[in-house]
Amino acid sequence: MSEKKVIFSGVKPTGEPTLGNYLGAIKNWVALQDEYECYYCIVDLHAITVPQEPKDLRRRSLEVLAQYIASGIEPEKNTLFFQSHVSAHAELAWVLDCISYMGQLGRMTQYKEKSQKGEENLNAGLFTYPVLMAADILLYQADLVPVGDDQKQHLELARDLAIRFNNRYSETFKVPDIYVSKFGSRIMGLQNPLSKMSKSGDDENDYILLIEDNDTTVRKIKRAVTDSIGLVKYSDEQPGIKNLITIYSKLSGESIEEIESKYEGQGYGKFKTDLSEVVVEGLKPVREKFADLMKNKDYLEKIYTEGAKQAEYVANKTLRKVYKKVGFIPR
Ligand code: AQP
Repeated sequence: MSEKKVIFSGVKPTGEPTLGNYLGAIKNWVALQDEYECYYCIVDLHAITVPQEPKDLRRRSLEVLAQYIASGIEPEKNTLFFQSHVSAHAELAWVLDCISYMGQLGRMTQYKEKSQKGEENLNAGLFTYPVLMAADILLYQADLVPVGDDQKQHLELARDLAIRFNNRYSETFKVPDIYVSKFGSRIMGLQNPLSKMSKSGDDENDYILLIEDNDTTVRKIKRAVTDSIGLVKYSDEQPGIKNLITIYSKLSGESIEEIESKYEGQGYGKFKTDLSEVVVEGLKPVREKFADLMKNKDYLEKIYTEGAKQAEYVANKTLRKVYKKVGFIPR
C-alpha cells in the first residue's frame, strides 16, 4: 500500500482545454506527480450538465486524455481514467445529494453564472454537479485537490459534505485540502480580461487552446485587449496587460519584475511579439506530443482501461464503506 498522500483532479471535456486549464491546473499536476499518488480524471459526467454533441464529446474526451499525457503527466506514475467508467462516482453522488442542502447549492457561483446565461438549458445536473465533484474527490480519500482559483467554492462544499457525513455516520472520509498555486491561478480572457478564460466561451479570440496551430495563437495574442496607458506594468488598472504578464511569467519562468523592467519604455507591440514566442515555444512540446499520441489510439485505450481498473478498486472500497454506514444490506 502506498504511503504517499493522495491527489484527485480533473478537467471536464466541454470544449478543448485552454491555456487557463493548462496553467491553472494541468501544469501543476505534472509538478506533483512524483510526490503524490495522483488520480487524474476526465470528468465526462460533468460535461453533460450542458448539452453536448455525442460524437464531439467522445472525440474531446479522448483528446483531453492525450493532452494530459502530452503535458507531461506520465501514465506509469498516475491513474488516468474516464469518470463514466467508474460507476461509484454517480453512486456516491446520490448518497451525498441526500445530505446536501438546496440553499448551499443555490449559492454556488458557477451555477449562478451559468443559470443566468442560459435560462432555457437549465437542468438539475447543473444544480447538483458540485455534489458529484465532491463524490469524485472523496471516493479516493484525497488529501489534496489542485485546481484553479474558480473551484475554491466547490472544494469548500466537498469539505463540508465530508465533515457532515463523518459527523452523522462516523469517520469515513478524509477532509480534502485545496491546492491553488499562489500566482496565476486564474487566467483571464484575452478579449475580456475581467472574466476568466473559459473553454466554452463564445468568442474564440478570448481563449488560447492548448492545442491549436501556432499562427492562430499568435493572431489571438496580437488581438488581445490592452489599454491606452502604454506601460508593461502588472497593475489592476491594466487588467489586459496584467493577464498577459501573468501568462508570460508562468510560461517563461521569468518574474514579474524582470518582465516589467525588460519592457520598460517599449510599447505593447514588442511585448506581444515576444509573448507570442514564449507561448508558442512553451506549448511546442505539448502540441507535438499530442499529435503523436492521437495517432496511437490503441495506446490511449490501454491507458484508460488500466486506469479505470485501478480507480475502480479504490473507489469501490470507499463506496462499500459508505453503503454499510448508511444502512444498505451488503451484497
Ligand atoms: N481561466 C482559468 N485559469 C486558471 N485555472 C482555470 N481552470 C479553468 N479555467 C481556468 C481550472 O482548470 C481545471 C479544469 O476545469 P474544468 O474543465 O473542470 O471546468 P471549469 O473550471 O469550468 O473550466 P472552464 O474552462 O471554464 O470550462 P467551462 O467553460 O466548460 O465551464 C480546474 O481546476 C479549473 O479550476
